[in-house]
Amino acid sequence: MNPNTPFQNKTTLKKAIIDKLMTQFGKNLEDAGPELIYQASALVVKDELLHRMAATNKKDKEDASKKVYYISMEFLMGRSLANNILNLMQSDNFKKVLGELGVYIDEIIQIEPDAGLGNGGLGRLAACFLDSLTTLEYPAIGCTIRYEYGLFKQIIKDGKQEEIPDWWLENGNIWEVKRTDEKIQVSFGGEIENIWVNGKLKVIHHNPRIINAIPYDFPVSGYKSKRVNYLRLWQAQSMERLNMAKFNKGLYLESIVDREDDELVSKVLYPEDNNPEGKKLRLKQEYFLSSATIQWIIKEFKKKYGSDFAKLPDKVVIHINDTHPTLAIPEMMRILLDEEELEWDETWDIVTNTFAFTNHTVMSEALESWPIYLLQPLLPRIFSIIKEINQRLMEKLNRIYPNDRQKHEYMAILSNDHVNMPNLCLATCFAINGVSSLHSQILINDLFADYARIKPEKFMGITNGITFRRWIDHCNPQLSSLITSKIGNDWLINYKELEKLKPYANDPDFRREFKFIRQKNKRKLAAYIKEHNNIEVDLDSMFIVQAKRLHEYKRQLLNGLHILYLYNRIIENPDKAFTPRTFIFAAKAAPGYTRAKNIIELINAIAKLVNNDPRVNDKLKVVFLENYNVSIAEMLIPAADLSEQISTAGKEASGTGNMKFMLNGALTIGSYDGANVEMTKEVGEENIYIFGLRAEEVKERYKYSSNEVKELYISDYELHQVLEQLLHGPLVENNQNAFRDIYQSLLFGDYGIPDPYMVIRDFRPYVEMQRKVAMDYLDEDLWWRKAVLNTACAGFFSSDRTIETYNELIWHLEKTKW
Ligand code: 26Q
Repeated sequence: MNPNTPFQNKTTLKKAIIDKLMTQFGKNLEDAGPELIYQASALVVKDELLHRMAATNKKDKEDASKKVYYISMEFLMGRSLANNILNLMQSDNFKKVLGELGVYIDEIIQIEPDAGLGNGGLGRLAACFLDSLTTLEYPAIGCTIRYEYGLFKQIIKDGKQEEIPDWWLENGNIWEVKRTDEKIQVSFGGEIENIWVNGKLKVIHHNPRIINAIPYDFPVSGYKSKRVNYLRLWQAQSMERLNMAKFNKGLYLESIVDREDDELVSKVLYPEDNNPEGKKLRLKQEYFLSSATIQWIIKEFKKKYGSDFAKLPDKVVIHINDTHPTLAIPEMMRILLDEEELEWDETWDIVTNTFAFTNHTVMSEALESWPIYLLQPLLPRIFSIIKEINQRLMEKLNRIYPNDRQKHEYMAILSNDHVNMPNLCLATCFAINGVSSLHSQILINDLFADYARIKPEKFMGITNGITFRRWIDHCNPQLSSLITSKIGNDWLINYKELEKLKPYANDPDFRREFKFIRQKNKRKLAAYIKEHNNIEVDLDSMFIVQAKRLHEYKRQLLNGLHILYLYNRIIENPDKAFTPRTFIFAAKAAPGYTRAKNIIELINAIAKLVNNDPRVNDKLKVVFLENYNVSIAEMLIPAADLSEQISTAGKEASGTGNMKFMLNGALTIGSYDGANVEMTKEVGEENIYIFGLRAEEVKERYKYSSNEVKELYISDYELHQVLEQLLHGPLVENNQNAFRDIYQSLLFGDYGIPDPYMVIRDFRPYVEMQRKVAMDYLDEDLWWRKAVLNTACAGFFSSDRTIETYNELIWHLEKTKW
């Protein structure tokens, strides 16, 4: 612990912030605006974290403890200041001291830009994992790329999405420490030559293009924990400031272009989520991250333990977050074979005992496979290693499944001129994990069944989780305090304690307080909506929120069509009783995903229609919130009455937003998919609104064609009406073709499968379930009883539980004993 910690009392803290203003910025307090006060506060916190980080590193060295390296192309960290203050138990002190300095803590906290180095679920999960790993005192390091531009900023202009670069580093990243002395070199291209030296095959790599990888470490605190782990971010830096040969020929511009090209590698995060484009630059990024990380791991290992690599699996476990960092596997083989001169078999043994893998999606378009014509020239040695792994795999498969050509092809790493990344992981990793129980079942019985049959013990399902510190204590402090006032504060680290809240569901006073806090959160959100969307919403209306990436399988479209249906009913029957509702959407679409963008346009068109029609205005409002990110989620989730989790069954691997809403006491309307299945089990089916086709039923629909869609279109008049509104009437006033593509995809599909996401099939069940929700909302005792139970039953979804399970089944780390 830092002996001179400024966190002794308010006076020392205040002095530290004022000192920072002086020593870092040469300013007196009187001349410092909120921005500088934010920076000074963050620097004070950072100092403390760095002290603890150094102590942690020292301790790890003494203990020779095993570490997990969690490699991920994405870490969606969001803001850090408030979270660090909370973890260090300094929230009250900061609030008071900043007040004395003449600023509001909330204002200061919001100055920090989000670290948006991720798309959605997979990236946010990685961030929650770091929080839990550290809180639970496990030695862990996150590894990713220091993208200069994170996920794009979304603006909605004339109802359409536009993208703006997210230059989050504009004012520097306060939290990181640059470590120039630990740079690593990553090689691309060139040619390889095999030569025999003293009876041993040596591989020489000629003419590679070498790019420096510069590490930046970003300290990660845990709740009340002494440990400080860190996230390592690699930045690409060209070896040459300029190309002298070209420069000397007078080609000034050309002489720096190569440099720009090298540094492009860490320029921008790919914005596709479950809908990727196979671009060469992305492949370069994946190898850059993998190679820098593995070279570093081996270097560190040698420093500590020498060259006894057989020990590596006892000291290091590497977890790859989906297939994106798969090249770490052949990269480790390369280093051990070519640089450390180990034999193939011992290398294979080490690698297969070191790597574990989690799959996050069953969407076929998101399963990575790279064309050989891209991979081989970019990474010739890596390719030759993959080829050898594949060769040996095929020999093995031929023994296990003799002459089953089809199976061999399906299981091969190299087939159809592509490198199949999931198969490389399946053939190599000692643990293969799905992210919810349904998802794991689908992997084991379906997608990865052939591999699961060979080694079933490698396959497991560990359900995702979320950190309670950020996703309730920080974002909904009043609710958190209310819970603590009843059951003590242990539940924040001991998730099982949360169920002690269950009896309070029957306590009318408690329910009243619970509701009161929701109303306050709704008021805050309503003010935000007024400011940003200029829409007035009714605080007593039910706030129905769907916030997640935009993808057809997540079915924002189903939600939109239901709103249109409600609109029609009100117009048709204006005097009928109606539960007032505010529908709130927040979603980014990948810039190249045309239909997803079109769905955003449709939702905004529906919003415009509904919000400007005085006939429905006291009953219905629709809001599309711009630029969904972690910070907006922190405001949105605590204000939700109803959470929409309505993916096509079998498609959403887990979902984690669903858990965040549940924890904050929103009820869920959802399909029986991903972690919704487990939510149902935890809270009881009477306290969640499940509708629609089940995963097996969806599968049947894909197998056989039928007239189901056509028949529904003909027989269900209200559905018919809504579908026709996509082509005719006020929604398409200016452009009759605006939503024709959506209409076509619903009725005819893209590849001859009509309604590929079951929007038409699930429409009626969804409408009926929404009707039930609306009725229940009017019965306050019933509603708030369910709401409290949702919070009380959310304990299982703590990422602390997830991490403890990963550790028991896969990592086998020891908690630091201080
Ligand atoms: C791959 C190759 C090239 C470019 C991009 C990609 C790419 C990037 C991101 C592919 C997929 C992703 C993201 C996937 C993702 O976020 N999956 C979500 O993971 C969550 C955590 O496990 C689950 O809760 C969600 O159900 C799942 O959709």
